[in-house]
Amino acid sequence: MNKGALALLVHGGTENWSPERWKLRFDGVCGDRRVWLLPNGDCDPAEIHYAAVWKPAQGELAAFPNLRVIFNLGAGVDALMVDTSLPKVPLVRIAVSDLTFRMTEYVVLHVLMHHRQELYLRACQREKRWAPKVQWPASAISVGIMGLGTLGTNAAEALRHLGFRVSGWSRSAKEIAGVECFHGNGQIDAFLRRTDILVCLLPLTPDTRHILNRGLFARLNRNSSLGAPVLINAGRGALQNEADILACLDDGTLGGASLDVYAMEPLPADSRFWTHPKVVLTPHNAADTDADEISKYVARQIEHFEAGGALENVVDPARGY
Ligand code: NDP
Ligand code: OXD
Repeated sequence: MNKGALALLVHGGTENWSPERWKLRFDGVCGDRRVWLLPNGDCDPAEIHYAAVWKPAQGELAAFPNLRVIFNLGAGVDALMVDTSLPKVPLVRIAVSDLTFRMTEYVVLHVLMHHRQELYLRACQREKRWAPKVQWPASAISVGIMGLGTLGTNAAEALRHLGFRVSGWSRSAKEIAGVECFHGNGQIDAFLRRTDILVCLLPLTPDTRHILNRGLFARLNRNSSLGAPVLINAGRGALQNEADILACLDDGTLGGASLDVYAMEPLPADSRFWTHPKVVLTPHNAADTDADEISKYVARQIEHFEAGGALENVVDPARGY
């Protein structure tokens, strides 16, 4: 049987994510299926049944009349959701343990960094100053995670094992052992009120855009050992109002921030985030996933789908994630 061809449309990403490397990987895992790295003048659009994409241009996917499934090469599909011409076929996102565990590493690292006063201690080291401060136990700190999906749930469980008090907030009700779960707009105040370190692992949708703003920061707990609440955002840059974050760091509404994502990426050289003493910044690599794992995941799903099986991790277009 002539297997439907796979088109690769990959824009941006690190060196490891170069389009040519993706082509080599997919050639390696797709057996006798044709894999096209686009744009390629020889490719007949009608031959394409599957597309594996990262930040394709708007309208690019509408060119394939026989498309059956779109695979997004990352977890967040916000860049695709804004494409009004996106073909109405299943859109599958990445949810693999490699990505999940790397995100948990990032969250644990940054929660511990603030909890263990690392910014203060590194400043002391630079100044050759021996000035220990009181250190409190993990159980004194409440970490609140916005987004209790694949990533948020795993991070919550890891933090709970370290002894933090952990709560989470999602759209629908959840039950996670040892984690206090809140949901919906009706419970967000109760969630924020008990949160000392706020971790954002939400997807970007019309409902969540700019959710991280002054109004929300002002409702976080101000009575913890940390002195002032801390923000950690590894979801998407457009979840945050960046002017509000800077103003809240300056006036003490926030005591610190770890940011992995920004409204504009790469972060412009003149952004105050680069030099702000209360900001720990990373270049959108909180969970830089193993690309070999991703290509195997896509190839496996295509085989399964062609054998009549169900696709995994299909995005709900109505929810936008
Ligand atoms: P999931 O879809 O598994 O989880 C999303 C969670 O957010 C769910 O718990 C969902 O609630 C909740 N949620 C969505 N909308 C709302 C809302 N309006 N109010 C309250 N809760 C809401 O996604 P993942 O955990 O896999 O990934 C989350 C995001 O992380 C991605 O969309 C992406 O933007 C980002 N990401 C960033 C990376 C990085 O390197 N910085 C790497 C990978 C992902 P419910 O459970 O009720 O549906
Ligand atoms: C993703 C990301 O969504 O890398 O997977 O941000």
